[in-house]
Amino acid sequence: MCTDCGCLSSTAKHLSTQTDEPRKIQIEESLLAKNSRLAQVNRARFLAHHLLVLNMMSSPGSGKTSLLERTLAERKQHFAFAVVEGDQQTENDARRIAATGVPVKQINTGSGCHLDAHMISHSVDHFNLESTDILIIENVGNLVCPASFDLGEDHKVVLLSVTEGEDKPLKYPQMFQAASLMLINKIDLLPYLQFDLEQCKSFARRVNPAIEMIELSCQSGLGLDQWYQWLGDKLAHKQ
Ligand SMILES: Nc1nc2c(ncn2[C@@H]2O[C@H](COP(=O)(O)OP(=O)(O)OP(=O)(O)O)[C@@H](O)[C@H]2O)c(=O)[nH]1
Ligand SMILES: [Mg+2]
Repeated sequence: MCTDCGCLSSTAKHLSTQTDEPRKIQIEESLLAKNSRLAQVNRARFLAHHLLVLNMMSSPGSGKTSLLERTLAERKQHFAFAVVEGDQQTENDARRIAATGVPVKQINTGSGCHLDAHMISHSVDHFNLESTDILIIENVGNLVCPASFDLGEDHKVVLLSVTEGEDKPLKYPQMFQAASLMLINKIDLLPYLQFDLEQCKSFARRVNPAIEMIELSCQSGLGLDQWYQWLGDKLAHKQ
C-alpha cells in the first residue's frame, strides 16, 4: 500500500511523522473502507445489467491501449464494449479508443496515481449500460497503487510487457496477487531480449498460484485468439 505518493488523500500524505503513524493508518483504512463500499454499489449496478467489467492495469507503456484498440476493432461485432480511460493528463487514449467507434470516457486524475470507485460510478453514467456487454477500465499506468482500489470490477487484468523484465511479479506482488489474469505482451520482441518467459510465469505463480496467463503481441496478433476466448468465457459466466 502506498502512503507517500498522495493516493490516500493529501491528509494522509501530510501525516508522515512516526508519532502520527497510528492516525495515518486509521485514515488509510477509512479511505479504503469508503472506496470498498462505493465499489460494492458499482458492482451491484453492473450485475443488474449483466455487465462483464475488467480493470486493466500495468506499468506505463505496457500496451493497454494498444490491446484495447486491437480487441475493439476485431471483436466489436461480437460484443458491445464501453471503455473508461484513466490517465493523469491528456485525452490521447480516449481519442485512440474513439477512433474504433466504441463509446469511451476519459478520466484525468491530475496528480492521482489510480482510479477509484467514486470516479468509476460517475464515468459510467455516460454509457447506456443496458446495451453494453463488456466494460473495460484502463487504469492509470502504475504497478502499485491501482491494486489496492476495488472499482467494482469482476476481474483485475495485469499486463506485463517483456521489455520490463521477468522479475516484476516478485517486485510488485500485490498487483499480481490481485489479478485473475496476467497478459504477457510484446512477445514479438522476445528474440531481441534477455527475458526468461518460463521464469516470469513461475514468479507470477509463486505470488498467485491461481493466476491465469496468456502470452500475446498486439503487434503481430500472436495469442490474441486466446485472449478473445477468455473474454467470451468470462462474459458467458455473466449471462
Ligand atoms: N513491439 C511491440 N510494441 C507494442 C506492443 N503493444 C504495444 N506496443 C507499443 O508500446 C507502446 C505503448 O503502448 P500503449 O498501448 O500506449 O501502452 P499503455 O499501456 O496504454 O500506456 P499508458 O496508457 O501510457 O500507461 C506503443 O509504442 C505501442 O506501439 C506489442 O505487442 N509489440
Ligand atoms: Mg494507455
